[in-house]
Amino acid sequence: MIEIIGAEDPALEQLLTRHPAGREEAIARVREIIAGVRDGGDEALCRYTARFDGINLTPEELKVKPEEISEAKKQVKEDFLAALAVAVENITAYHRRQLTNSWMEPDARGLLVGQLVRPLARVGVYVPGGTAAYPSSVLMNALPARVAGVKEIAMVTPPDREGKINPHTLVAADLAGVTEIYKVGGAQAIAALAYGTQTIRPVDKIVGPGNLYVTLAKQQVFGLVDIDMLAGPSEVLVIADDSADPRHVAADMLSQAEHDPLAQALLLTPDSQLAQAVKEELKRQLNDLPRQEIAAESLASHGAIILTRDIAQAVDLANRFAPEHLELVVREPFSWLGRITTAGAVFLGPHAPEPLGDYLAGPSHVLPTGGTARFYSPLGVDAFLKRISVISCSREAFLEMAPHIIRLARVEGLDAHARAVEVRLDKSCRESEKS
Ligand code: HSO
Ligand code: ZN
Repeated sequence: MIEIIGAEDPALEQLLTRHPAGREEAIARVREIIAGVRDGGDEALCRYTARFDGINLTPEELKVKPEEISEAKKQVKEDFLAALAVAVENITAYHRRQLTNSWMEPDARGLLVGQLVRPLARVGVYVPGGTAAYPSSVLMNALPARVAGVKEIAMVTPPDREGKINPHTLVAADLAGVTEIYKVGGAQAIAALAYGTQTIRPVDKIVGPGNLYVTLAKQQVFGLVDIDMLAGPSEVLVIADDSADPRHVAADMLSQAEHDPLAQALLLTPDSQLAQAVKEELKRQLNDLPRQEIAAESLASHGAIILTRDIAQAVDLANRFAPEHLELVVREPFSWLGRITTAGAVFLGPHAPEPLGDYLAGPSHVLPTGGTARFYSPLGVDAFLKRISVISCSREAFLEMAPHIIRLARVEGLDAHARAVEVRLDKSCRESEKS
């Protein structure tokens, strides 16, 4: 069961540092699979799908047909569709606010600079299979791309043993504006999106979380295509004071722990009574949780309740940990916001449990894990936009800048650069331009 430890306990260091274990073997296997798909195309995709997903598909069966989507729509319930529609609306509205405009501005002398903002042309979205086939993740990955203006969104997801895809996932993909869906998963799907096969055209960027093989494959194709980030197990760090309801805190921790035995749920509190109450609540609530085994293992191996001196120390530790999700269940939570420097998403107050963000609030739930919130941001519209610099110049401004350009070029030993400026200063040249 989960332990209560002090903030000075040496075990804390262990909890706060997350280093992936030896991955050499998996890296080598992924390299082989990628080379296999690069060289073998569709035939290799079907071979790996038979081996890893236990289903023989022909290349023609890799792409989901419109009839399969119509069929899926009939299979899902009305209230699921209604909930999905609210999620689509909120996620779309949030991401519209992230859009940025192209701009161009001349200075007084006539040097004009600016930037064009353009969407990526074609992106790939990875959606895990099995019990982790979350329709919400389809929305959280595809809608920011849609809002950015990406025209082609290709989704890949492993089929089940009957060669089918979860109907909820299919319906979510359709609603989110996914333009193509392929029944292929694992490292082979990432390779197909990066290199292209006869059936799947290559994309510019691959987004979406997956298992270790998918993550390593994304890492290996990075450079040929862009990727969003390297996803690891999910985390929540709750900071709570005596105003928090222990039932709520325990429930929130379990909502993260049930994802994965490797998921991490931490509570930081200065209140030892709350710590004890949450510990008991966790035990009680685990009792009738369908995913009890997963959650219990997560809590036992990676969870902890940490007693801090005060809320300030808890916030400082949270910044060091860089959690994917940070909950502030304290009095006046907004007064601590200025002190937060590092987290994927912050949830403030007693009515903002993590699942509000997982499903409905609007921001994408694709967030940096494993401490990468130090340098990554949540998946957003900017992940699907690129900038193109714009430069133009009046003759007057050019003449003013010319000596500096020539000086810098000569220092670098690049005479052709200097001459490309000088040729424009040449008198005869100027005369001929005028006439
Ligand atoms: N908490 C997960 C996302 C998710 N939760 C999907 C439910 N479905 C990682 O942020
Ligand atoms: Zn979740």
